[in-house]
Amino acid sequence: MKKSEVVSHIFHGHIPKTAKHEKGLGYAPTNIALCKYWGKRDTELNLPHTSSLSIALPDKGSMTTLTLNDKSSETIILNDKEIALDSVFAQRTKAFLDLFRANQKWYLKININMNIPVAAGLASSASGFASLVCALNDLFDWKLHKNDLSILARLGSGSAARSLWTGFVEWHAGVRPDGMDSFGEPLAFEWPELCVGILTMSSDEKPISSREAMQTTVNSSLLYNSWPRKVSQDLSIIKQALQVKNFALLAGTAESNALAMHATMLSSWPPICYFLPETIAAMHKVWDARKQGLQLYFTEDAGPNLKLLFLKEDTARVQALFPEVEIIRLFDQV
Ligand code: 2P0
Repeated sequence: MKKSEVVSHIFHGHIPKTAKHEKGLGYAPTNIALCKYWGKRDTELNLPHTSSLSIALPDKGSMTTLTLNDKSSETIILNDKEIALDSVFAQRTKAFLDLFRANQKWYLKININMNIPVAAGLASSASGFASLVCALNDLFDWKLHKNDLSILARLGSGSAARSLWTGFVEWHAGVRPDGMDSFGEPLAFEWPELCVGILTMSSDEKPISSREAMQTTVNSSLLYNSWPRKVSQDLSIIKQALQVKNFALLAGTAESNALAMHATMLSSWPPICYFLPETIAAMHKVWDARKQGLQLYFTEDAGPNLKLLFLKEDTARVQALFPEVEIIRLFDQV
């Protein structure tokens, strides 16, 4: 099935043609998965093989402002700088807008402000596409339900399906070929004592995109067969840990899930290894600290940087161990 068919289904064949407001505004946070999305059952629609669960970083995200452009092409401004229309970023954005344009003749001025430390490997595409969808919803007054906005954001980038909400979010894999059951769901848990700290090992561009790495893993990793079972176990343990507020269970499961995801990559061919020597050294430091009684865990995405997980009461000890750590606010109360 094509993306355009999903869009047509959501709008019952009638995609609104006229902007209803002078401006469309949308903000979306980025998110960090505690139980990862790795591998697609449908590469066109970004449908995952498994469900996943994330925590939003409410202050780290994208604010998108849309106005109609008087030129017959898009103008894209990212953090106050105009982007070349032949860049990958612009091409992906334009291809996404084409889904809603069909043969209509509107063009947009897109102003995106991202306060995400790109160097730290936080998913900018997740908050970028989610904020773009919210801004379109506002500009054209679509009045869509958030589940539909989540489905539309997923068509831009899989993990964007989780960026429509703050707090903990589960993205249901769904089983339908059209993906109409594959969207995010906010989970009613708050955990003000929970902290995330970013450890940046490298700000170089990653050697392989997560999109390409996922495909290589699905196509060649012997271990990928066991990934769905691992995810299903981890998801239920994480939800149980959230229910009873068991930090060691939550963070330990998240760490194990991330390592299992990286194991599927290491067993791919050609092998995919996002670890740098500094990444491994930091992992050992975390494990040693844990042996000394500090409740410190990590997760790692498709890049060399670690995201530390710890409780607020241990902030000073974590900062003493890793003076370079950037601590990110998760809940209002923190
Ligand atoms: C996640 N990642 O759950 C996983 C863990 C990276 C590692 O979602 O191809 O940019 O756009 O659907 O969403 C990054 O992948 O990939 C990602 P596409 P996306 O956060």
